[in-house]
Amino acid sequence: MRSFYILLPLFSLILPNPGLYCQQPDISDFRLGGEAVVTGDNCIQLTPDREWASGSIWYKEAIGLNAPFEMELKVMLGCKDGSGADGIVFVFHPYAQRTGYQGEGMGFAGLEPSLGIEIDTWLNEHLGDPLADHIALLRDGQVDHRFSLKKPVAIPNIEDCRQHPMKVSWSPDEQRLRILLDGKTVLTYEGDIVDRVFKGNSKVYWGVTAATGAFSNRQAICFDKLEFTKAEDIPPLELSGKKAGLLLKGEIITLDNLQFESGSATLLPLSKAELDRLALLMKHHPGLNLDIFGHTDNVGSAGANQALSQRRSEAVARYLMDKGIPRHRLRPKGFGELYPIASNDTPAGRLKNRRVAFRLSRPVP
Ligand SMILES: [Ca+2]
Ligand SMILES: [Ca+2]
Repeated sequence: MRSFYILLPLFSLILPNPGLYCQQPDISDFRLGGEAVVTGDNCIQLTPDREWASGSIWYKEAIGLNAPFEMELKVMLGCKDGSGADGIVFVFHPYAQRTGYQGEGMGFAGLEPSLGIEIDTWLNEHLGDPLADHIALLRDGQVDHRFSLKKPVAIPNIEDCRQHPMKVSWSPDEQRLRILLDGKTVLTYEGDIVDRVFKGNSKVYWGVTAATGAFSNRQAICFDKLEFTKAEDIPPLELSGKKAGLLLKGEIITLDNLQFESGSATLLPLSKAELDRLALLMKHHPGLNLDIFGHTDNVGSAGANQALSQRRSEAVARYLMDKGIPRHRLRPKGFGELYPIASNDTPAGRLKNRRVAFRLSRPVP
């Protein structure tokens, strides 16, 4: 059961979904750095309107990117359009409370590995900034847009003294990061962030950094809602017999206790706990697909064995789909009696041959 922590600017409330926790936003859940100051219940000024200022906030607990993340807030980038700078960055990073270079780096530059959603209000030509205020998806502390995961998207002037609603959401099932500003989707990114950016490590901290340089603006945020799963609440990943590690290395494995009713494709109840763990493993590695290979012994006709092995591999796929794994990630295939791993002359050997095997694979780009 995943635990979701939602911070709402309302009274504490219990939602009907068990395991869902809600609480009032508590600024003490963040560590403030640099010149960041709390200015209201849910509001933090990251920089004053002063040259060479910087500020950051970091959420104290690590979050798991293999669970959904959603944040709704308001951003204020100041009142000076022509001479305002530099911008703010929403940062995901495996180490807590580190802040990168100021000025054009906006407190993000130099942090590696990292993912950064920038709202940039100052044109730095050597970094490939467009003339307009813009949003881009940065990685590994690089503010030069040649290295951006998603190139800058121009937005209307945001240094207009107003609060702008913003929403950042990450769906690991869809592998989609979406950013809305003023109610409109301005940027989406589809890809395996955990694998591509964080090298398989889904446990990250997140924060917001901002900086000014030779030009400045008052830059602030107010949180409306935060929804995420603490990394520590995500159960450990293991299949019995330490097979998760083998599977992640690309080896073909069989699962203990994966059994069917005799001659049928109906899973025995004892199979389900292990398949539940397999589903969880797949959710943690959303960029990987699963081959499901059904095999039989040589009792009965080859044609019947082929059909049975196909039905069994499909039964496993259906079970995993019911647990939330998308169909396109599952590749059931029956091989019948073609590939025995033991002698079919003994009961023990035939038992070994009646099996479903699994292999994780990376999709071909
Ligand atoms: Ca502007
Ligand atoms: Ca800039």
